[in-house]
Amino acid sequence: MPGALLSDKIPKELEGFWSGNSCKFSLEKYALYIGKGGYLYEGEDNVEFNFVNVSNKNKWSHFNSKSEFNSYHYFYKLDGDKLIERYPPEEWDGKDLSFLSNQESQDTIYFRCKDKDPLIESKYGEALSLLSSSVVTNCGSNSNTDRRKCINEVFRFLDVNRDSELHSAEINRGLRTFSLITILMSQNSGKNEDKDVTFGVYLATVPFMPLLTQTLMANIDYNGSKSLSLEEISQDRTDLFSAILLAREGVVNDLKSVPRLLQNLAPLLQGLSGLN
Ligand SMILES: [Ca+2]
Ligand SMILES: [Ca+2]
Repeated sequence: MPGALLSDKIPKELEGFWSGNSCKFSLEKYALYIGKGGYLYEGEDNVEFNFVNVSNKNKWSHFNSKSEFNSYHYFYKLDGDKLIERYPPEEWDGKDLSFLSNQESQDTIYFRCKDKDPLIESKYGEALSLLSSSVVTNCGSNSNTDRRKCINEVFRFLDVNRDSELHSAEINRGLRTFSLITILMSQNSGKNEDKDVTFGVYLATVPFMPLLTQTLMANIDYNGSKSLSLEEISQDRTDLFSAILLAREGVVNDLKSVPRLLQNLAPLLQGLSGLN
């Protein structure tokens, strides 16, 4: 693409919490959190969460995300303390950038907010903290990803109190995070789901997390410390999977969305256990 400067990082100055002038979601009804490697948007009816590829096009940052069913394109540019968001026209060919110079009327304007909105934070806090960590940028899907760096970042993200051991509460939080993200992303399947339904599915999985954690712990805590070290997690892939399957059979069988969640968790845990 001529003149396109490819990069894989979201520009630092776009990171943060954006909304309408008052920065109150209850008034504005829309809010956007841009983090490292992805974003979360909540509008009146929908919530959208995506990991994105970013490239620079004519001084706009092009956020691009492709899923099995959908592709997302957003263009962002700063205007002082405001953020301009522009979409390409319907049926965009992916090349013609003329809309960047003549489509002002359809822009969405965001104001920079000092703090995250408490309502958004209380619902999606875990997803936001993942986006502000370096997990996404260190665990990209390209084959050049440094596996050990990724695993260390995931462990760092999970290890909230930084004692190099994962305790139950930390594992619960980790599972909640991945559950939330999996559910948010699985709704990007084309059929527009109501955001309250999506959030409801997530809430329904939360009570199962401690049981899942217990099962994981019972199978992997080899030295009986009631916590998991990086070494224990990476020791025995088979045990880890049998633990997950056991948890799935025994605990979450009747919840429609949870097996899918666990299927998606498996590659992640496989990553964790594939240290050799
Ligand atoms: Ca810890
Ligand atoms: Ca242990």
